[in-house]
Amino acid sequence: MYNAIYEEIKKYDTIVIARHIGVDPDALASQLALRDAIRLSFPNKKVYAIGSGSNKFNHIGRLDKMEKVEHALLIVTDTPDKRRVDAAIFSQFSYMIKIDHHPFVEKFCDIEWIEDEASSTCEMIIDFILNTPLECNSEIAELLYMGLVSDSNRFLFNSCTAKTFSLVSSLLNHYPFKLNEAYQKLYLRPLNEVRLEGYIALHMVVTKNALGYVKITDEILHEFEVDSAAAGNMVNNFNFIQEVLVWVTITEDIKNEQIRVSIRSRGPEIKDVAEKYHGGGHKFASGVKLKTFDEAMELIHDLDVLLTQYHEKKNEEEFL
Ligand SMILES: [Mn+2]
Repeated sequence: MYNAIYEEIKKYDTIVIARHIGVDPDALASQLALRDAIRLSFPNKKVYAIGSGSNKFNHIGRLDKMEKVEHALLIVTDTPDKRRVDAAIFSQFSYMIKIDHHPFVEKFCDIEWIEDEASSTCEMIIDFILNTPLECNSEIAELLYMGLVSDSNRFLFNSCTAKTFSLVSSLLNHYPFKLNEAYQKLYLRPLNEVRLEGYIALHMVVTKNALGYVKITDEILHEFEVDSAAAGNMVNNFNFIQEVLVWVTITEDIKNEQIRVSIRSRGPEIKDVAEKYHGGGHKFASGVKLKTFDEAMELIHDLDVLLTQYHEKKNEEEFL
């Protein structure tokens, strides 16, 4: 797989790297790191990383303006389905490659390298760089580390394996960088976000089935001066609450006329419920976009039912 992809990279003079809408650090860092590694290895190639950015992630790196391209290669990172690819116009490309760690949704590229056991797309890019002649440096390594750390929530998830640590170890060995600087770029945040987190903790409703959820209206976002994407991302900070097995943030996004729902679980798999509402993601971490709070409450009801079944099954297992 590494060689097949490397050969295509070698072949094309123009390469565009895209990833999913609703940018996150793994998506962004995987495309920027791949771009910079290709630029470093092949200074004459034109390489662009495209898609809409977010001020929040300016510390990670900057994207390129989309240019009109011809006979170009498109590499899509961190995205399982075509409709969620940000900004790429597929008809402009002669060849397409997908590099992704989400569960398979659909085939839309000529080469698809999918490892749904990998912690992050950045982990796959580290693997790729270490196993091909592609060049790297400490800045690129730091980017990749940031994406991996972010998607694994600082190595908290089971998706972190011996392979993850061994790749990180080689990366640090070959291209050393300062960990604390990487963490600052990822985690330094304004006080108002921390205050909104306090609001979420205070207002989270917890059902008797251990479902926690909180509604964050546009009014609240204004009060705390936080945007809806930042609020949605806070969901990851509510892991390890004794009384909560599945937790959900329901955030109003007036600008895009939608309700963003972020679901996390350390109990049952929640991806099927997310898919029922045309969302998706991972088994224990999914997202959905809805139109109304009422729809969101239907989803909450479904998750609560899912938890009832989960507890029943657990009880039966204990009884046996
Ligand atoms: Mn990812």
